[in-house]
Amino acid sequence: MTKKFFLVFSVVAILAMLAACAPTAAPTQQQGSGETQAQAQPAAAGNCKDSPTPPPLAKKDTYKVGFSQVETNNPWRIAQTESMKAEAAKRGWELVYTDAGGSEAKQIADIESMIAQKVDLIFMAPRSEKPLAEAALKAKAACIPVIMLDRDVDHSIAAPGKDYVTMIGSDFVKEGEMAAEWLAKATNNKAIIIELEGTVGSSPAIDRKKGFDEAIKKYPDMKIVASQTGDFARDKGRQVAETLLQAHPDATAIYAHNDEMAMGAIAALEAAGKVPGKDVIIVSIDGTKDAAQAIIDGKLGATVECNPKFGPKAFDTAIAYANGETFPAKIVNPDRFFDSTNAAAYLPEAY
Ligand code: GYE
Repeated sequence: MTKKFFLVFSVVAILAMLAACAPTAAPTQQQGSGETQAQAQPAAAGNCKDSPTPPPLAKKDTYKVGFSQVETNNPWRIAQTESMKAEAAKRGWELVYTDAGGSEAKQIADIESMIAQKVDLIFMAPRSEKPLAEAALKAKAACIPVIMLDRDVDHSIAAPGKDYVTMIGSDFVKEGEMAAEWLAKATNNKAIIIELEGTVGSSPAIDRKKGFDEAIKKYPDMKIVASQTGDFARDKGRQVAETLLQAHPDATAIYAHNDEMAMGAIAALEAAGKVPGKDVIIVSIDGTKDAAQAIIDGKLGATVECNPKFGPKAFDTAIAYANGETFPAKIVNPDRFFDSTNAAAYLPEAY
């Protein structure tokens, strides 16, 4: 009897407990279905952060857009900024322009300020691949679409087509290959090379090295004996070239990741009593006016073009995005090549 009573009591007690739990169980289920709905249309609900696509851009007659420039210490950057400003003026768009002065921390702050100013879209020329990928995620979380210009970010942190719209820029690997192939011809496949690398962790520095390294593998007598960053700057390029030339007086070639560092290398060679273009052959990338002149003067061997005039394409891409177009991960700018055969013809249009 006691056992039976205990059993009945236990069943009643369990049922009572279940009943008490029921009200909490119900809202949990509702919450669950709410989450599913939010995932289906995250951007519309204002949850851009977790969206599988970049934030949308509304169709408007005019926009307020940001352009986050990395630095303005070289002609390439100045030409790019001019092109962006001219295009904004032509279309009557408001341009919030910032210059990070070569500082990652400043560039991140610049982007945060653009977010606070509620720009419609950000054009970003990211200094390096990792820290600026985080800044792109912040813009996404604030529902502001980003288009990368001339440099990319690390895709494992922020991905094109998901976290930002696309990247517009040159094929840096190909630029490195073209520089290597020209140098192979000019030196009869035999060279002791000093490499002046671009900004550490930036996509053009990474890929220009990769393309060049791959291409010279075919030539066993072409060897890089020293490789160091000159931060894409003329003065730094000169200092680094001076040091590396002292350590490797037998160097016969210099590969510079941009023309400004090549100009620095020319100065370093002349200061060391060597004849650039004869004692040491130089090849670089960009196509600046100084580089074209140096080719004409016989001091620089060749330069692979990297076009800085982004304005028209950048703004066209923003409009196409507002119109619902989708893009590849990268929109590739076509580049030309300048050496002694065409530098003079190119000079009048060089920047
Ligand atoms: O070659 C260099 C500039 O990111 C492609 O950066 C760009 C490079 C360009 O400062 O001169």
